[in-house]
Amino acid sequence: MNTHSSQLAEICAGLRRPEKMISPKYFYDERGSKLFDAITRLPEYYPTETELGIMLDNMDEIAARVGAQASLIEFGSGSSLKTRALLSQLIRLAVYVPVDISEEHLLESARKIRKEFPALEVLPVIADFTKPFELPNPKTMPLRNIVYFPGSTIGNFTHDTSLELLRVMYQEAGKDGALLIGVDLQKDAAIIERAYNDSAGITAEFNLNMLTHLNREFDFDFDVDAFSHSAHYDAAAGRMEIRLVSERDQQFSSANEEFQIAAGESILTEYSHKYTLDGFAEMAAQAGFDVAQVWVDEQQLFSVQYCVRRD
Ligand code: AVJ
Repeated sequence: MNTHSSQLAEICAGLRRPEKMISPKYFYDERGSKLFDAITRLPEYYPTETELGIMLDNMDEIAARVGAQASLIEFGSGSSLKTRALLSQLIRLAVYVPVDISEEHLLESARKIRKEFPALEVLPVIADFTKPFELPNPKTMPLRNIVYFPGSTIGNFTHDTSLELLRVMYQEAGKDGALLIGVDLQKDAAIIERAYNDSAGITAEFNLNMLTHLNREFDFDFDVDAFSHSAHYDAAAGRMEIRLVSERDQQFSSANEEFQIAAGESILTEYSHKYTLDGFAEMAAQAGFDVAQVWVDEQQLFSVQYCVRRD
């Protein structure tokens, strides 16, 4: 089965569930990626700016933890300000390995990184990082592998799938390896909800764009105007739940399948889990990592954590 038809099968399976859902990975077509960039610059969206601030304020300690001649393996295609700050401050980095399933996005950001860091070996890997993948062979032998996973992207995964992902990271880090990860923290619900209900309506556009994307790439016929954005924080579950709510009874279809959705019924498009420091440490421990150091901002909105393989 080719990727496109297996993706369509996956989308349809999600839409057949009692609670309809579509994976957040379908946010990121070209327009979706641009809208996400716009989100990271919104005054209400605290994670990006806060994480960058934590990195910049603590770069010497982070670089000391990573040590010299490491291999930096980024889960995701990188080229963000955070990645570039890290690449410029780490000591004699052996190689930078960005890993992403989207070839176009990956090679484009690898090109940017090579231009900015001409002396650095950049070896992009096209892979689905939720499953084990093979690491490339750099010219300089790395002394240790550091898996880098910024942005609290871990928040998109449920507890079970987070554990699986952390176990892949454990494997890719190898002996003496470590994980440097950005983790958003539990806090006052109003602050979190505001970050996903911005006054400019960019997050709503980002959410609705998923349907436009599915209409174009998978031949759906969603009436995008008949859905609205919803984002609520479930404090007990410690997560944002982002949905598209149908404004009326309607149908939509793709290929040879038709779906009904009632007025007020919704499609779940994203979870964004928030952690306590203890909660994250416990999950990391289950995957074989000890949290060696945690850096947070003054308001304790966000954390950057250095987790070492327990072996
Ligand atoms: C990229 C998954 C970290 O959960 O905050 C931002 C995505 N969704 N606004 C997040 C997102 C709506 C973001 N992550």
